[in-house]
Amino acid sequence: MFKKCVGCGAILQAENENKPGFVPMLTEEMKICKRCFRMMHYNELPKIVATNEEYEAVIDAVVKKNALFIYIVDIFSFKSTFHKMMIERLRNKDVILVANKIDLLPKSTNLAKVVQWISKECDRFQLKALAIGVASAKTADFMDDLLATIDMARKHRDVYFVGCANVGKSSIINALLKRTTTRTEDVIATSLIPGTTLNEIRIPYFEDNSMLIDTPGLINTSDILNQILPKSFKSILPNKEVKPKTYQITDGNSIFLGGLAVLSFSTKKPLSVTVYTSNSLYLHRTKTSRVEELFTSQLGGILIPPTKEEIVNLSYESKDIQITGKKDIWFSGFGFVQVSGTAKITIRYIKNTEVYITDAILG
Ligand SMILES: Nc1nc2c(ncn2[C@@H]2O[C@H](COP(=O)(O)OP(=O)(O)OP(=O)(O)O)[C@@H](O)[C@H]2O)c(=O)[nH]1
Ligand SMILES: [Mg+2]
Repeated sequence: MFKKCVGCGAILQAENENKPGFVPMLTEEMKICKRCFRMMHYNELPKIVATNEEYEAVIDAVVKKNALFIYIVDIFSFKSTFHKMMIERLRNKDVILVANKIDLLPKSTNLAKVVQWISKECDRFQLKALAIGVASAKTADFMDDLLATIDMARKHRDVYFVGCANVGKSSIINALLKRTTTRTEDVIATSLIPGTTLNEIRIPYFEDNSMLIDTPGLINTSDILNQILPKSFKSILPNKEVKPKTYQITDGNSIFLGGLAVLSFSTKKPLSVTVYTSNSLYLHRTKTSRVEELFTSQLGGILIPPTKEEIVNLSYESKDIQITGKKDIWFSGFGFVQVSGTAKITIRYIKNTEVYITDAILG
């Protein structure tokens, strides 16, 4: 019987260092591959060792199971992790939808309204969830609620944690294990690089021998993380409560979100614009007439990320959108901008990433 790495689920092997599950020597005691060991003990960022096709094959097999599925999305990247390909796979299954990383939202957020908003998105995309909740693996908030909901819906079946890469599936399982055992350290490897978990990780958890099962995340190819280098991830991915920044915008104003995107506003009346991105992303408000000059002279300079090294492989595209009322403009993987009022907005953003418009998630 092949032995699996407890950190990432890959089958342990001693043949090829560049393939998943590598250990220098295959012995009885070996429980964890070299990649996970270095991730968990030296905080090293993992190497990407599997292809999208390999992840998808595991996910395809997983969704065929007669089980309860906990579909985890990242509240801060809602629109890119509430993903068409995941939704299609989970339609007509027993699903509990959990929006993780709520610690990133401002403390004043009305979470009941957030759940209502998510519920509308589920209706819009015809995903019938048995329950919808929020959670934070980081602060362990709402873990008891999650466990209680799982208990109600499980009906003696295994419980699979599924979703896009990086939403915190493994982190939530680690948090659940800490809740019900004396364990204080993580069991499963987690990291800010998408694609950390490589295969199913089965953990006996329930009295009837049913399991909690972690799975690899679906890699979202239109996510910003596919366009920039891992060393820039920390300035894009927030790791603590986001402090929103509000601007009163008049006609002919623009806002740069680092060098990742720029929004240029045409409006008859002043607009209120609030940016929810990582606190370390540099925001710059300017006149639209200066945008071209700044793009040419400051991209990779004050307007980072992307860094000069990353710009070489990037191109940008633009689109015009019309906004009335209170809307959010979501950028794949790095946050959202709430706009209140009526305006035409020209958005320049990195090619092959996505921009989505929704009703505002936060009041
Ligand atoms: N702020 C915050 N960060 C979180 C939370 N949960 C997970 N993270 C971080 O999100 C990143 C991804 O977490 P993982 O648990 O590895 O995510 P995953 O869904 O298992 O990812 P894959 O295995 O790649 O599919 C890590 O940097 C975690 O520390 C949370 O509740 N709040
Ligand atoms: Mg994982």
